[in-house]
Amino acid sequence: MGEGEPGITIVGGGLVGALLATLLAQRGFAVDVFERRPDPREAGYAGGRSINLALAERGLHGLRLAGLTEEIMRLAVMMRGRMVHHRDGHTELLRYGRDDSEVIWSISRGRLNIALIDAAERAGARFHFGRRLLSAAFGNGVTMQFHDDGADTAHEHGCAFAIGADGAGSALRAAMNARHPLGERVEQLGHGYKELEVPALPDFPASSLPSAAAAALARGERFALEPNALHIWPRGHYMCIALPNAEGSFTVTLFLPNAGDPSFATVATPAAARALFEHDFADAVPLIPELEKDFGENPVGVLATLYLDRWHLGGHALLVGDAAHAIVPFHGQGMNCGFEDAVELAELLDAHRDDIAWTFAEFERRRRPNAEAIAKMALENYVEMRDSVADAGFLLRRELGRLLAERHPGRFVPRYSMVTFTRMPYAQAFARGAIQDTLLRELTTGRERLDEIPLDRADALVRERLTPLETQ
Ligand code: E0Q
Repeated sequence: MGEGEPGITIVGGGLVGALLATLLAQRGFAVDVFERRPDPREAGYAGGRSINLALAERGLHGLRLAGLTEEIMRLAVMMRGRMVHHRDGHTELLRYGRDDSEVIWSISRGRLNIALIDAAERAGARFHFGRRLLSAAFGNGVTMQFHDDGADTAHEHGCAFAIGADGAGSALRAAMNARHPLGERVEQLGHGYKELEVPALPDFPASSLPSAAAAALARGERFALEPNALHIWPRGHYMCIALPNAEGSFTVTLFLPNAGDPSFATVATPAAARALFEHDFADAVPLIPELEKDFGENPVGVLATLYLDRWHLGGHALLVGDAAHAIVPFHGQGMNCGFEDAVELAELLDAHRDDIAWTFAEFERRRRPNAEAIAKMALENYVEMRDSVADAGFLLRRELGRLLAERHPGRFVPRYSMVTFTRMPYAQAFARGAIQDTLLRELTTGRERLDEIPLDRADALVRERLTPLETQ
């Protein structure tokens, strides 16, 4: 650490840790990042599995500030909407936004992380890979012990304060909690997930290529499904989704309850998984040639929401991203929200270098209501995804919502759009969403069709209850 130069230690070099390191290094801070995993540029990422993420406006903004949009967007696949796969095999595209200016982007987690680590290093941050946090003591500064996997030894690292960007299972959070309880509460969703793969067409085993896919391959196409969509197979209490990868493959995620039928308890073997798919996701079966192998080898992921009463320990340590507020993935906002954390914290630290305790408290004050709002909205979106596709009341409300959004642009904005295409605080999107939902329920109660709804009354209510949004 240079003389008089404020040094910042970040635990965790994942997406949020690496973006935060970039933004802080760009602002002149000396940044050290300790990461438990090996360097993904040497080791390959997470065993080579291609996990993808949905990048939306909030996340894009973080990448813009880091100067990374051009590099990242070259490898991003546009998703215009949800491609719903119905039981009878027919599909329907439900657009996310008004046009192609309102879309989301599927990107590879591994590639994004590598780009962020490179950017952070270019800005001057120092990464230390293969370093697992063993303990942290908070007193006069912070003293941390890391296990160094390369040397197979433990070593000490001292710093003025530490920032934990080490994910839902944060080791720094455990150490902070042991020193002073953070009021931690984990709410299990009771559902898990499993990842499977739809290969790129040229990678299909020749023997199992379905005829439509063979024709697409012959035309020189790489994608076995429509590339520019988030595919979804909603089935009541469970569902499948698939996001495109730039190379032409798709990562499929099966979401199932942990108990009941079907669940990860009853669908416990690769053979049972095939039977489930043949029964419920029949059109996807020919596209997943290694269904049994993927199901047998990939772990069941846990889905939970993490709530903390406190995110920081005075001016000693602060948690950001999933370490502070892990959420369920059904709005595709975990990374986007974590990137907003990184931007907010970098700007606060830049402006208030001299009072770290105040800065940490202020960060928590600004971000916690927003983290709580997106946690709730992400949970609500699971129910909407799985069940509401066929619900008549829901469909009428959605139809009326679309009409009011058209009639009142910038005033009646679908909640999904406020979350996904704007940077307004999540808590505000939640509050405006609640007003809009009440309004839609009032106007549709006892009615079955759009043409039964008094539009003059609807327009008056919109103007009365919703202020115009400030445009950014
Ligand atoms: C998005 C993009 C895992 C996951 C990620 C997502 C989304 C969904 C359903 C899921 C929400 C949506 N969504 O389509 O409404 O927008 O990221 Cl399951």
